[in-house]
Amino acid sequence: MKNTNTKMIYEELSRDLKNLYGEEATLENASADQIYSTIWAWSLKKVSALEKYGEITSGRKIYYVTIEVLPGRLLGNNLLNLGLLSAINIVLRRMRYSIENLEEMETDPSLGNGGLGRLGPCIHEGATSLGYSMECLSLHYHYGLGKQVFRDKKQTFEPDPWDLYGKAVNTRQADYEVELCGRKIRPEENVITVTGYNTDKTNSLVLFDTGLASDAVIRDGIRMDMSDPIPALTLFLYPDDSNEEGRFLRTGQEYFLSASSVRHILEDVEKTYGSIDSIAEHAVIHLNDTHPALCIPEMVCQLMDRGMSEEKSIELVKKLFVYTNHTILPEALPRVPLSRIRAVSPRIADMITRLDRHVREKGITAGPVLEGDVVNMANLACHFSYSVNGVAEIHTGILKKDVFSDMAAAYPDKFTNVTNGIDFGRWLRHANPELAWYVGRLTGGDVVAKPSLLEKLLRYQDDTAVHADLESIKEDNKEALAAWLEEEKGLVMNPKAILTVQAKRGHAYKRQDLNCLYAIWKIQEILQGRLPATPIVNLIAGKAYPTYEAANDVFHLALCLQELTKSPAISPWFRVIMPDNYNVSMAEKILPAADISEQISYAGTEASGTSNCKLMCNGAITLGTRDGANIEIGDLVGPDNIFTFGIDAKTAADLNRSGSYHPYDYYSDPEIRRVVDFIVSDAMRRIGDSVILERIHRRLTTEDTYKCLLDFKSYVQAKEAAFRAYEDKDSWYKMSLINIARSGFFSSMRTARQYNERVWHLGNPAR
Ligand code: 26Q
Repeated sequence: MKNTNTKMIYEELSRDLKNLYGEEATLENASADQIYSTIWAWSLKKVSALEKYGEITSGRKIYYVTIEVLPGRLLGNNLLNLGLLSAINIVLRRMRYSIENLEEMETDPSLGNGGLGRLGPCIHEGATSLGYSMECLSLHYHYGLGKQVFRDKKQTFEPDPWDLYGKAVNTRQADYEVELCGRKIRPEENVITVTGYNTDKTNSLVLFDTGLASDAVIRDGIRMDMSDPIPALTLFLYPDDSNEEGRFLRTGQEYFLSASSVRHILEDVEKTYGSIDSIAEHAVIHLNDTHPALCIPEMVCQLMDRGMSEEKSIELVKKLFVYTNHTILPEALPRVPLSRIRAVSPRIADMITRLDRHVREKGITAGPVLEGDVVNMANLACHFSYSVNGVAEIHTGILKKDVFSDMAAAYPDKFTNVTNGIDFGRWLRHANPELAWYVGRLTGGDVVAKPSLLEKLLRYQDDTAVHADLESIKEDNKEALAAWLEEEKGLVMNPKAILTVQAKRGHAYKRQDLNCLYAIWKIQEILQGRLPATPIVNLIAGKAYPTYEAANDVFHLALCLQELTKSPAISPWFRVIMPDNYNVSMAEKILPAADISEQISYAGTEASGTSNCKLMCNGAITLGTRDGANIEIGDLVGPDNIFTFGIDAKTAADLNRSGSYHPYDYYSDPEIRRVVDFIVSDAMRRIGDSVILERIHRRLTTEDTYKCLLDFKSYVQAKEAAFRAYEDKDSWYKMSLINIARSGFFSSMRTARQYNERVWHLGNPAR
């Protein structure tokens, strides 16, 4: 399969180019567009020539159902997986192009928002590389979550089409129909081939569409007329659910995904094995959080339609499903009125009632499916899945001891942990080729195929020449990021500055506001003449749900601070930077350049985090609370190689329970008051919207749900300690090296392997 012969590649591309653009076209005189299209089509040809896993007829296949999916750009990743990336770069350089420039022409589909959406593709990649048969099933949103645009320092969204990507999509009409809102719909299946590292096997990402979406229902931005859910169904991810029409549309989307997935899976099994009799030996259906939980009642109905008794169908379902929980926040553990589900599908509503009765008749009082007339989706998922897992040790512990404690008592063997992982091909090798090449040289092996090799770096932890090399790689990445930010976003970043990064969804528990409070503290320090030894760039990026006021307000604050820190009195020493529309491809530029990884959630709230793992393998040092996978990072690198601050999860839980936290007690502290009051100072009012600034001030001083004021001083101390530590480059890059060396644990191949051992039990995977 591998053909790294550059001469041959050159000839193939020349021929393809002529086929596309006529005999006169040559690689030397072609436009960037033409070269890009030619390489894109050529890479897809190579991908489709590979063998399909679907043909494997032994072992189980994983069907991973998810409302969000963030696959990122395909071209570079596929070329890397096929072993063609270096060769194509050599060919391109002859024509004064580089793959990095060409990749910028590919759209990056915004079919997800954050960790939940990116995790699927990372695990998919890991599983494919290991030879597991896995299909990822999601929806074909025409305009994704939306493109984030800042106007007047406020977050707005525009439709985010990803047509170019269409060239990689194979569209087929399903053989089955699904019924929702009284309409029969024949779904479209849009299939994208997924490659694995160093393997000629492939898997698929299937995106269902109604084929009935209509742009005519779009009003301004991403607002829609949702009175009829069908034309709106596959336009946007997470449509506005602040009114009943929107909530109905979301349930419609979830049911469409669930019904299409179940029908697709049954058809796949039937086609491959001739019947569905032994489906549990051939399939495992992985629910990525609760959004696709309606798969459960749908599967029971479908099995009954095929002649199975209700009791047998339910028992079979319990052998098919697994559920991964990604959040413990009550507002993200959905409770859906049965009447809403009934309006989407009366049959599914009836089946939920029967499933609820089934649980009660078994004498299980834990976690009712129906709480009055409301469906508890997480309980539905727990009862009818044979495995439930959290995504980091602490998170699984909280699920077992707290969120699902009654369930864990009722089903002691059901709960397990599988700590998240990331795809080292994309997040190390492709995002940071210089570092990947360097650590490859030092470890003498392929660290993407075998991330545990990174441990060999530990031998060099006291080697000052290695420290200097790591520093120079980091500098190169910062230069590249600074150039990109200036050109694409008009933002000035000093590449010589220390770069601290908080890149994630905007959410109160993630505490972007705590980061802003530090920024204010630092600004005040600078204005009083206490200057940092090295300039600091404090980068914040991410999208917040459009109607989530608190998160939008904090983004406004960050954007005001970005404006304020442009002032010549501050900018030489400190800058807040907030680029808009953070997505996978932007992450690939930012994370390799970061020195510090900000993981500052309120302890006990961040299920795992995955940017913490991506930053770690790129040599950033974690500045974090004892939360999510930060704890596992700390265990791997030891306390000297991480900056930990703040209360721990137990103290946080005790405080939540006792209700004894009053932010005003902390606000009375003059230092804290000076920082918090700055939010509503004249300087800030001149830049920002006073109403919003006052709202933030009020929230912090009267509610402060995630206790920023409590952790503030400890955060400032830890952040300052990190900046001081940066001044000793040898010890800093020793820390950085230890982080890279220990990051192999977070490979998504390890995650996929553990899912297999603990959850999927695939039987006979290829490797
Ligand atoms: C639920 C109900 C109603 C409306 C919306 C939702 C909803 C929407 C999005 C619930 C959850 C999400 C997204 C969750 C998410 O991204 N979780 C992240 O998952 C990562 C992968 O496991 C973890 O690393 C992160 O810690 C976690 O925040």
